[in-house]
Amino acid sequence: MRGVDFDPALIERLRRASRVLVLTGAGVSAESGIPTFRGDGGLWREFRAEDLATPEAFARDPHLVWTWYEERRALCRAAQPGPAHEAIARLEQGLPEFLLVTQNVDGLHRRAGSKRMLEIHGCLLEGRCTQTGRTFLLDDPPLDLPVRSPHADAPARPHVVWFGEAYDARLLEQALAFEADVCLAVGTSAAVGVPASLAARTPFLVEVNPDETLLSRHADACLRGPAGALLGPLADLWLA
Ligand code: BV8
Repeated sequence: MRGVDFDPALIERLRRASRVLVLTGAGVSAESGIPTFRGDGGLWREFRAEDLATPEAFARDPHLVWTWYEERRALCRAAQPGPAHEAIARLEQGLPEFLLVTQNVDGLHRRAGSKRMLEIHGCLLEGRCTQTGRTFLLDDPPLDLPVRSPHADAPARPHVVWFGEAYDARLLEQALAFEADVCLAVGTSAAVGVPASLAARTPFLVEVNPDETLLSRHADACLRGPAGALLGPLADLWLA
């Protein structure tokens, strides 16, 4: 989208922000070729992602769940951060009070240079010991599946938060303590309650998404388009 036009009043409002929260979802990685959860790519073989990303699925068939995560990890390792990831890292560098909360587990924000970031759903580049809870970076593929822990004689699991599991209390406390006055909700359907509530409670909310979502009615501004096309020009004006 060449020469994107933003409402000057919106840019002015963003420049007056003192504490900026960015919440991202799978849509921010869609342009990097990572299928979104609920879009067309939300299926794997005959399974729905939400049915596999559960402790029950892992208990029932750890080999199947590890196979799914290893296929996704290969995709994430081969993918590149996109213009949206880069623009978010630039906003972090240019704004004094900034926090990125990502629902994504693909590691692309890390690779784009984001530092003040909470990976609230974990990261599939890491495993976690089921006995000690210690995490570890997964070796280069291929791995023997299901993965064993390097820290104890116990199985390992992907270091992600599954549906039906509680959040890491420390991460959640940090996210809640940030108390942003402006939030950008980028590429999320807001289907998952807790992260969506972080955006919905922010005094001034801007949604960046080609489609309407459960957050749209809370938004003060909706930028309807792909994050990869919008966030770079938005960051340019915001930080100018
Ligand atoms: C919790 C990691 C309480 C795994 C994920 C007990 C039992 C069962 C269920 C529950 C339970 N307790 C609570 C629940 C409810 C459940 C929930 O919210 N379910 C929903 C679906 C109804 N929540 C939980 O289980 C959570 N736990 O709440 O515990 C609690 C609370 C506080 C303290 C302690 C305990 C844990 C949920 C974690 C699930 N794990 N991921 C893995 O990835 O394998 S969530 C998963 O969905 C992904 O992380 C994904 O990011 C996330 C959210 O989806 P989105 O990111 O929004 O992706 P989606 O595909 O939906 O949308 C993409 C959007 O992008 C679309 O809007 C599209 O239009 C847009 N888009 C497309 N292209 C672009 C774009 N936007 C911009 N640019 C583009 N180019």
